[in-house]
Amino acid sequence: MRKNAMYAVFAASIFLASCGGSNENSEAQSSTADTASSATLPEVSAETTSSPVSNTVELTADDTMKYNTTEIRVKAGEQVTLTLKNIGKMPKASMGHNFLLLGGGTDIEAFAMKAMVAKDTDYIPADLKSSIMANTKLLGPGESDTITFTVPAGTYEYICSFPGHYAAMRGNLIAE
Ligand SMILES: [Cu+2]
Repeated sequence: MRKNAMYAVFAASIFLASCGGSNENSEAQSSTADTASSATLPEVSAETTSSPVSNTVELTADDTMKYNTTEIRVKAGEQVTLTLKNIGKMPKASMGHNFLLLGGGTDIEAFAMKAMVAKDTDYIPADLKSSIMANTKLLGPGESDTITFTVPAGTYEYICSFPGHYAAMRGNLIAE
């Protein structure tokens, strides 16, 4: 009887020890999994929210009145080659697009109001040309224009100056 009881205690302690052991194992496994998933997350969000720094920029505009990106990152002080392509199908007269890079401190609303009535110069207001650091032509469907410019470090706004577009078609060009 006494021997049997001792054996039972011994067996129970082995059981507990092996239980503890397997718990530790599964905890170790799940913490490895956590580390792996948190390590991949920033990589994914970096791809979707932050654009790479490149001085060759391909920008598109379409019939939904949008550019394909609202953030462009370039190296400051080095020539940027930017191509805007209008990938829409609507006529230029009703859905033309351009790209105007405006100097820091430009009042975008005031600029757009003046641009809206500058139809004769493709919506580029002649008396505000000093605010424009670079610009493409006004493009109809399927057309594209490539421009080059160099900017000092800073954050600049770009817009499409076609009437009514600047509210949706605008973004930041960050030179660093
Ligand atoms: Cu536009």
